[in-house]
Amino acid sequence: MDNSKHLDYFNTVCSPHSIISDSKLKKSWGDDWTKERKSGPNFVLLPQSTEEVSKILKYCYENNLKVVPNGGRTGMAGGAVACDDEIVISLDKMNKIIEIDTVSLSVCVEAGVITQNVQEQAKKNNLFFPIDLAAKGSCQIGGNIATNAGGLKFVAYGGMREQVIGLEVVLSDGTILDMNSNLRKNNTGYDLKHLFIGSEGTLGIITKARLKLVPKPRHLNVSCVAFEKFDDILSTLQQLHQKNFSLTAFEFFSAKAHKITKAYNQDSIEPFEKSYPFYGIIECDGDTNDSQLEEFLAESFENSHVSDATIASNSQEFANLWALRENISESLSNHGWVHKNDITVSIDKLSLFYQELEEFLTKKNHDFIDVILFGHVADGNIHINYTAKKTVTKEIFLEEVKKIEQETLHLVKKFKGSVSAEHGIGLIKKDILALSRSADEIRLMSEIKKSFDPKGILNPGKIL
Ligand code: FAD
Ligand code: 2HG
Ligand code: ZN
Repeated sequence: MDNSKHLDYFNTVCSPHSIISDSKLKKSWGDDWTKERKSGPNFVLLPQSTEEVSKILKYCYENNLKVVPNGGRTGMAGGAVACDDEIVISLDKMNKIIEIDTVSLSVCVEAGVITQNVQEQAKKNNLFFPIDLAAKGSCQIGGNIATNAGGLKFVAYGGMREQVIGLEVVLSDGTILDMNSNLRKNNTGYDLKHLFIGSEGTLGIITKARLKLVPKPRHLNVSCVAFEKFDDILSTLQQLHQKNFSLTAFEFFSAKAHKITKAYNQDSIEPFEKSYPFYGIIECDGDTNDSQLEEFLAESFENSHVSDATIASNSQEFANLWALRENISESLSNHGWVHKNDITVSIDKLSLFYQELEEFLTKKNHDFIDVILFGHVADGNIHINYTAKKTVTKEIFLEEVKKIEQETLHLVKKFKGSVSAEHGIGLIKKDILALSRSADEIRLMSEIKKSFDPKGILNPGKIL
């Protein structure tokens, strides 16, 4: 590609220091957490306003240049991966919180704002932004919307789709689509903003968003609970619902997940004297000095659903218990090779699904691959991570993983589940999209893609 002509034009459009074409520097963009595919974009543009994004896309459209939107690059499906002649459009410099409205309970932000900054601003205004994930310090609101992120508090508040009131999006030809109203109700035809939520940068570049805020929880009580059997986790979840607990999170992780997390985090606590097959993190909203959760756990211990439990009594203990769960992904990355399935089945089928999963994993009992389970159990979402020490090559690891993964994914299909609960399809899950979507659904998706991006310049080769 003749870069000099294009770079000359982008220099007239972008603010100073907003173009990266140096080969070393641009290596930091055009990649995400997966690291499974080759990356390395042609160059990187860092626009500072919607108008700049619009001018860039108009030029790219006219000159058939392919673009890949980049948020915080914490994605787990290869959606932000760019290489060869692709241009990265990074939202890093569009990171302002524009307005917090404490009457309508909403916040208007630029798409590149870091998720944790929105949480903190909400807190300062005595409000709460409920999208919460271990990547919160790096991921961006635009990336969260483009992937329809789920996260740790989905059971109480839903995912990113549930938080979006309005959006501003730039289309592939540079048109600015302003759907960024603060209307809570608006039934005037198709609600187009929803198409962009979860579209992984394939239909338009999200530049601004208005998001819901909610009242701050009164007092979060958190406990770590030990379980002997997977079914005990589900019985405990059912009991919590039955007893009307205001559940804000219910996460689980296996003994292997805990062991690896402990090995790579010196400060990690050991919650119990002995090890158990499963652990849960249960968080509920209540009053300060609320004994309801303690009483519930004591009762569950009596009837043997719970094998042990501990409740955080101060903010340090609260953080220590959450760290047991939040540090899992990072620890796995430090441990060795990792390949991930992010699956979901309906909660009423989760017990049977788990039983069959365990049966075939036990039969396989691979000599160098470990299977680590954790995730958002209250949403039916299990993260299945396959890992091996780097004593084997990446190629051998991936070849072996594919064999095990095939069985896992067909089990998910048998249970009418989804092969991507919250991470999206991106580049690395394209081959398995048809396991969870019908041919008619995929055909309609392709037609939508064509009508929004007729020249196919937006994040080419992702999802479809
Ligand atoms: P990126 O990785 O940069 O991009 C993701 C996709 O969105 C790409 O296709 C990209 O092209 C597109 N995109 C980015 N910005 C825009 C934009 N402004 N306009 C249009 N398209 C755009 N995910 C969960 O759902 N739940 C979790 O609990 C969770 N926990 C995580 C924990 C860790 C430790 C890590 C590393 C990741 C976790 N993730 C989780 C995955 C990841 O954080 C989310 O998918 C997140 O939403 C990605 O945001 P990002 O800004 O990093 O996007
Ligand atoms: C989480 O829930 C993320 O922590 C990451 O979705 C899951 O690493 C994973 O498989
Ligand atoms: Zn998750």
